[in-house]
Amino acid sequence: MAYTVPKLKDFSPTALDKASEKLAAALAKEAAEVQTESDWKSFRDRWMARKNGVLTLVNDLWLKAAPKENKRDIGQRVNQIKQQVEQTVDNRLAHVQGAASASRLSAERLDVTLPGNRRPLGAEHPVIKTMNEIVSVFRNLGYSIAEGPVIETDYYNFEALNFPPNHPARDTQDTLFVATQESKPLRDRLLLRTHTSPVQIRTMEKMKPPLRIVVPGKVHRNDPLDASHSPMFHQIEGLAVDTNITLGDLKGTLDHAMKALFGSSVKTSFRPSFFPFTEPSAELLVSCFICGGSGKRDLEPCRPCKQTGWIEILGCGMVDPNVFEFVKGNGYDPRKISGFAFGMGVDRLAILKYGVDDIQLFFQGDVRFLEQFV
Ligand code: 2U9
Repeated sequence: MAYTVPKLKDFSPTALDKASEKLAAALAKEAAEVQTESDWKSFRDRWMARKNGVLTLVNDLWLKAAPKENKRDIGQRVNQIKQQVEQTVDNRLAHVQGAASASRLSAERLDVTLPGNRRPLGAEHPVIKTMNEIVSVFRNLGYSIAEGPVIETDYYNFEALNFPPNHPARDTQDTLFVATQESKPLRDRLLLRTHTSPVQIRTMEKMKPPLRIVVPGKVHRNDPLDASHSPMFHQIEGLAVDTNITLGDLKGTLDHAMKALFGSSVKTSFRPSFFPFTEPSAELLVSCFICGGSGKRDLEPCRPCKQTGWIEILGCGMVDPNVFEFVKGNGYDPRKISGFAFGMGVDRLAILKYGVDDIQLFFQGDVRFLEQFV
């Protein structure tokens, strides 16, 4: 039964003691039942509401109803009761709020034994990795790195590299042209560079000889895509210009670079070729680093070298004097200086190095493929 404030007939100290004890016991019992803030609000209102709260009733039924001679004593007791009620109501609020924050804290507690969130580690793309390895071999030989625009003019991509307008050599590099350039003079028309060679011209315009640079970068050709062709691919070209640079320097440098890249036991071989910007020109072959040059792997024909024991790695040659004519004004007089140049397709080398059977895999962004190179 819920506690109700009794009317007093007897205002003696003993009777008041008894009534106060009952009230205090009810207060303690009800306080103990308060568990939530909403319980607490009802509790507070039941005991302290101006209208019909227990304290108001105590005031009305005990103090106001008391005979004059008891008023002083009862007034003191009612004050004590009031303090007791206020104190208990306050304490209970603190208790309820404390319990709520303790339960919140225990819910939010960090469990350091739980496994962490694993973030997958990124890695260098195999093409970029191959590119960095090649660049680093030439950096160790004292070469600098040069870069330039992917969107080029006809002049830097073709004309200054000894591809005159309408020359058939242009047909060997199917070019992607920027649209609506026809109103410009041919030399200013924009295209996607088909090789990184324009960067060598731009560098020679800015820097006097001697010069040793490697030029890594993206190039584009209008090739239909298949397992070994992509309209976008990567090249590294190199250029060394000085007084008295000879074909011997070209052969020695590239032989060293191939041994650094493919292992000290590989052999190199040069075979005549043609490029508009070099004369003489050559292809460089490396003895097959898969079958060791035998052409056979476990009695099966070796695929990467097509059983020849040799793999074609790059093109190279002595810079054609006609090319130097375009930058003669900056100290590149072909009667005083000479140079060698080379160029290689990085994607093709990455395919050979990692035994990948389709160039498209490099550019599809499939994490399952790329993860293998972490
Ligand atoms: C200047 C003078 C000479 C760069 C060279 C090659 C030979 C070559 C190809 C290899 C495979 C391109 O990616 S590929 O298709 N390149 O064979 N490149 S000599 O010669 C230069 C460049 C710039 C001023």
